[in-house]
Amino acid sequence: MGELRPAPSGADKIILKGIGGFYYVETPDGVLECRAKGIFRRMGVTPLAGDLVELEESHGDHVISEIYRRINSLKRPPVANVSSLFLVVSAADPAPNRQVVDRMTAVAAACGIDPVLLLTKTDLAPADEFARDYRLAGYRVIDLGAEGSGPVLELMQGGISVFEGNTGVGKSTFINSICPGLQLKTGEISRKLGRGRHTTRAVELYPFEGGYIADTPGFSSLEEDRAYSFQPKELENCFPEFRPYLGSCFFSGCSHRVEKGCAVLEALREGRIVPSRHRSYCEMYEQARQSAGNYK
Ligand SMILES: Nc1nc2c(ncn2[C@@H]2O[C@H](COP(=O)(O)OP(=O)(O)OP(=O)(O)O)[C@@H](O)[C@H]2O)c(=O)[nH]1
Ligand SMILES: [Mg+2]
Ligand SMILES: [Zn+2]
Repeated sequence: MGELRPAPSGADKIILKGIGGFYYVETPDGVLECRAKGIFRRMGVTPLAGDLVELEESHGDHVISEIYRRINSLKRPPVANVSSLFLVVSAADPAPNRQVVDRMTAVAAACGIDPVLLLTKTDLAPADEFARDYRLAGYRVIDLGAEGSGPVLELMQGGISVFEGNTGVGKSTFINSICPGLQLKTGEISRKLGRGRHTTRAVELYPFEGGYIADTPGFSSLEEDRAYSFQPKELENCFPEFRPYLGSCFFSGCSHRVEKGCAVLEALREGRIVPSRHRSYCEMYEQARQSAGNYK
């Protein structure tokens, strides 16, 4: 990927949404529909919602002529310059899938983002065990039912706040509750199929209290699997609860799965690491090893 220049402090044009090769850019003169210059494709850069850009006029049309360097970016949902990432998990309908959650938290870590877990639908089922386990792993977990939106609003504080999670967990419902003017579409999940209808169609940023909120379309676990390919060795850094033990294993190249003298496995035995988290790590490690063609 080509080098992008860092954004100057006065950068004031931001992509709110991209759809079918058109980008909707918020500028001091309003939102403009733009295409992107061909150079970005040749550089391997896809413009993303959240990108700070410059525009040029060409034959009366607006085109994106520059994309500034990103602070971070996610592939799925496709969004750049994320300042708060909220992973939305519902206590029921759909029930939490820990493997999916563990993948989302690990992908966030690999992208340099500390995610916050938001629990919805705790009126339908308790999620105390889930909340306890993820707090033990070091994440901030907010139970929206019990705590309300206050703690989320406090964390948002301007910048780009992204809401991510399976389809039907209640992302759009929550965003509507803090920003009723938006009237985002929400939908019942299909009980027959047990999966949602993807009520939200594209990532879109909405101006909110000096920053932006990104509603994102939910995903199925299969799609999420393709969002990011891990290197086996980077995974240990994507599980924050492993960090205190890294460097203390007997073998320097320890994979923390079966080795003797592994400090992570010892923490697991002593209950300081949640078994399902360690299982997810092992599964992701095995997957990463196979796709890297590295059968060590
Ligand atoms: N009981 C209960 N239902 C909720 C809650 N939050 C959302 N729902 C319902 O869950 C369904 C799905 O909500 P949405 O907000 O559309 O979910 P979404 O995450 O935006 O889904 P996609 O846009 O498909 O990714 C709707 O019928 C909501 O009314 C909650 O806290 N409790
Ligand atoms: Mg939605
Ligand atoms: Zn180890």
